[in-house]
Amino acid sequence: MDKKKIIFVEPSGAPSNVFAKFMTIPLLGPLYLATYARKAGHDAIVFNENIMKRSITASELADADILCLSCLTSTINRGKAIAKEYKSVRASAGKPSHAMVGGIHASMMPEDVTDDFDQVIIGEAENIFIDCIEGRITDHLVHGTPVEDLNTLPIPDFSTLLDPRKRTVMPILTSRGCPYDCSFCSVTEMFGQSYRYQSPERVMEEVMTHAHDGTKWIFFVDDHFAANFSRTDRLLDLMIEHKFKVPWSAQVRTEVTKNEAFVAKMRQAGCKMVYVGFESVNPATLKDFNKRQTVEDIRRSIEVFRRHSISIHGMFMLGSDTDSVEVFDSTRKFSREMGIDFAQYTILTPLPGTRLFKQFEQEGRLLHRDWTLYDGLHTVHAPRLMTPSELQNGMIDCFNDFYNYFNAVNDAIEAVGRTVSAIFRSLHTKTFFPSFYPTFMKMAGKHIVRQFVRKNQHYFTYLRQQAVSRIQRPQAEKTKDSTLQ
Ligand code: B12
Ligand code: SF4
Repeated sequence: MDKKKIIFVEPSGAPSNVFAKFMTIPLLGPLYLATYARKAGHDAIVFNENIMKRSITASELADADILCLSCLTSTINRGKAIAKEYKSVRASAGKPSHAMVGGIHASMMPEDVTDDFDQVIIGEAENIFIDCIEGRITDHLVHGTPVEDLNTLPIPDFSTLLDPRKRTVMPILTSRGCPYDCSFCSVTEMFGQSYRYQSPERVMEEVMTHAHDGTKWIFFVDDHFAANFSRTDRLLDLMIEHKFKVPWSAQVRTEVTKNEAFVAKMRQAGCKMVYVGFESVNPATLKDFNKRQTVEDIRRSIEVFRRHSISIHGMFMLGSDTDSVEVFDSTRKFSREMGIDFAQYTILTPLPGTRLFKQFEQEGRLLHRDWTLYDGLHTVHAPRLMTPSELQNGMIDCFNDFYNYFNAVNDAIEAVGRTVSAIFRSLHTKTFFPSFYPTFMKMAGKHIVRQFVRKNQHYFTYLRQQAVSRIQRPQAEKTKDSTLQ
């Protein structure tokens, strides 16, 4: 078998997505597949344009016998451009080319990419990837199969990733699939509703490889780290037994806080932050999303996490069919009053493959199909109870309200108080962890939002022209348009 040079690329987000500049967490798909390729004797390398903070060059692309693009919806346009450049540079050198694409966008909408790539992989690819690169599977469209036993996955080899900096935040994935079925989410379409997970022992093996390699933070990127309670509970026990010292964060749902002893154990095992999909403070929207959580659940979860000194990154989604402009005020007020540490406001986005996408497409409510703007930061659909422009402004107003100097000063004062009490507590618990990070983020966030507004003026003008579309109520236009003037 010939040794092949395989180049993976995770393309950058669009320049309009200023948040992408700060993205240092790679998608794990390319890393798993590059690990398999190396184990099979090939030369594999992963270029991540966000991490490199530059575009991959034509001379780097020229080397690849096989080019593998891994794309989200918001990065597929850049992915297509890279494939085109690769083919052209290989043709100029008189060499054959083979451009492959995989990842969530290609899996949900293969018809959108078939003309741009030689091979399109749908779904999970571990079971078919080596056959594809070694030429045993040559179909244009290839269906991968779910990995049944995740314990068989190798530990991703991060030396495949071209990273100019020392990697300090390490993503780890311990499960696939999600037992829930939220209308806006593509996870279940991609990975299924049955929750597959690694054994606590297998996870611990991976975690311990980062005990002394300079990793400063671990991020469990599972969609729901604790969907199987007893498995995660056992994992926490193991982390405590191993006296694992690296702090970590994870994505969880609010219901983990129904078991306060579990939350206390998370903290004891080193959890410093949770990412929680609060989604909405509007009960009708939670229902519309089929989120299976109430506003009361959200409140309780914040109180419990705070009680156990776990920072909260709360994620909200604005612009459902049951949201009117009032939702912006209530979301701002809620974020402020509940004292969450970090807030992420996104605009409801019809992602290909979701029920939401099908519904909006059928109702003629997709404003366009410029996938680059399907990044949760741009309004791409006609909302029911407000104008597209109001939705865009409302999201920016929420960010501005949360990330400002006044809140930063308040946070700093609180952090001093927390630090003093943590010093006392740490005398007994040895879990001292002072943090002025939220203060820093409130200041940095303000600048990032300002940059976002500056970079997107064109698009905001376009949205204003969409003003009252199809199903809008006329008085919606009267609402103030403060942010984008
Ligand atoms: C970690 C994560 C993040 C991280 C890092 C993301 C990054 N580098 O882009 C953070 C928190 C920063 C983030 C941000 C965002 N994210 Co995110 N994120 C994830 C998450 C939870 C895990 C990703 C992962 O590692 N998966 C595990 C690996 C194994 O899966 P995989 O990468 O898809 O790879 C497999 C297959 O796809 C395939 N494959 C993949 N690539 C290739 C390439 C080839 C050639 C082949 C053959 C096969 C193949 O094989 C792999 C192995 O089976 C996923 C959900 C999920 N479960 O995947 C959401 C997810 C990818 N995110 C999503 C979204 C929407 C976003 C944001 C837009 C959210 C926002 N509003 O800010 C941003 C955009 C980021 C950007 N790049 O611009 C959506 C994407 C949907 C879509 N259609 O685009 C997902 C699917 C979640 C969802 N709710 O639906 N995210
Ligand atoms: S949003 Fe979270 S809980 Fe809902 S289906 Fe997606 S991964 Fe599961």
